[in-house]
Amino acid sequence: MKLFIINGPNLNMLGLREPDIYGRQDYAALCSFIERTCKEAEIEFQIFQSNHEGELVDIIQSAYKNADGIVINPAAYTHTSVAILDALKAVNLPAVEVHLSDISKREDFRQISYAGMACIKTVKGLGFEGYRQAILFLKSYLNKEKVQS
Ligand code: CA2
Repeated sequence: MKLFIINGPNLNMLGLREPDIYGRQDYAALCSFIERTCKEAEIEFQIFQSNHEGELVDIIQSAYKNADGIVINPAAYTHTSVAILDALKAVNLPAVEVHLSDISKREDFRQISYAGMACIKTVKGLGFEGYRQAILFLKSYLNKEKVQS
């Protein structure tokens, strides 16, 4: 089982500002957390981060035939990008949306998630732990799918 973990714009700046919203740990700490989670769960993984919408679309497309599922935090593109929504629909892989913060309790412009429309689950407001829940959810979802097919 292989998962692509995809992070959007500015997540590489974690820890530098807005610690009350996103925490004090930096992006390297997030990557270590994801790595530890996947290794413990015996899941193959690749982590990506890009600040560019088209590059995120390319990464999602490259998941086709190369991954079994996607964990994605599209960051600000969550609320604007039909291109990312279409890419997720195009590859038709089970995807889980993650947000460090609880976007439902924030500004009006964060209330819409385009990417979420192509995801089987959203985890929000749990910080790094949200990635662990998303990874473990996909693991059990994919294992169930395997039994049924
Ligand atoms: O809560 C999340 O994970 C978000 O996806 C994070 C995005 C935000 O635009 C979404 O609405 C919710 C922001 C990514 C990181 O932004 C930073 C801002 C200041 C300092 C460091 C990172």
